[in-house]
Amino acid sequence: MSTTTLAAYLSQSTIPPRLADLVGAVAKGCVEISAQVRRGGAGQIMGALGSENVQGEVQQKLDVLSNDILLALCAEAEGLSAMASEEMETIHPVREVGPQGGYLLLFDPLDGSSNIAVNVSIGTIFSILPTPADSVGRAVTEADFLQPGRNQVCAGYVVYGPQTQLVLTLGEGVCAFTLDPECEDWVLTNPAMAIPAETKEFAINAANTRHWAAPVSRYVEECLAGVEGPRGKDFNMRWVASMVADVHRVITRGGVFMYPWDKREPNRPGKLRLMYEANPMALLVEQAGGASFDGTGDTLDAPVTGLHQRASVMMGSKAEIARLRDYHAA
Ligand code: P6P
Repeated sequence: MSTTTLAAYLSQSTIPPRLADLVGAVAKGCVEISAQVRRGGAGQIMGALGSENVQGEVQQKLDVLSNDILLALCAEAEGLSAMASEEMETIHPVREVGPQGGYLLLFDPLDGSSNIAVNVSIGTIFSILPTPADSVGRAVTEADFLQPGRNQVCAGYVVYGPQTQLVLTLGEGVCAFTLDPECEDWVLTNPAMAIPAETKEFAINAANTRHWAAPVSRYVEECLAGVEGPRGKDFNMRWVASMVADVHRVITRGGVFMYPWDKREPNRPGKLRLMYEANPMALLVEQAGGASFDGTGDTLDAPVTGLHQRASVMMGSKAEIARLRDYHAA
């Protein structure tokens, strides 16, 4: 059976060559990150740095290493104007925006890094936006990044699990590549990922049950009531505490992933970040036939006011998200 590599897939796509180059650079960076993740303790790169990132979270050595790998490799992509990362407070300008425009790359270089020490799947999440039309001929500012998720021209993640897989959308469906460690190349393994509309699986951190809003509590209680309850079927619960792993399962076999607003910090929309976690994942889920809701509307339509703003996240199988929407509107 002939294999399609990522490079071949990108060259056969209709996206601009400079965007294809940028996607290739991100993927190349993730090959290096995968190698570092797999070395683990053997590579002297485990453990915390003793510093905190802009989110106030303890930085793991691999967080910073992954961030540096992407900064270095992606800066070589000629269409890239600037980058932003969970690990950096401010944007990272790369070059002035040329006459044909450019791209903005946002990423969480190593999501779920608290799982590194216990050898549980982690991942890299990335989002690519176009530079605004009025940015030609000037350096990019942080305000240029503050675009709704629906403006993304590309989104993807790499999950460092039993296999290293890249899941990608260029705006026309979702495909998956598996890293072949023997040749260190990405091989197309699923050309059209599709989320089943119905599901029997949901993912949420149940330790927060007492803090949830009523619509979320109702949804989860009905799932737990199983076949004797209003849903008339039994459900399964999963929680990896690594968004990439949980969302990858949802895109692969259906389900709902939820990290909704809760009462612990009433003024905070949620734990996850909109620009480089919720938005790229929401585009992937929508492109795979699912839906993503933030408690008010579509995640991808959420107004953007800050580079590191947080969001309430409920995404996955379309019928389940429709139900959650109804419960929030009731
Ligand atoms: P909790 C990882 O820290 C992360 O940002 C996501 O990857 C994950 O879904 C979530 O936080 C887990 O949060 O509160 O369950 O530890």
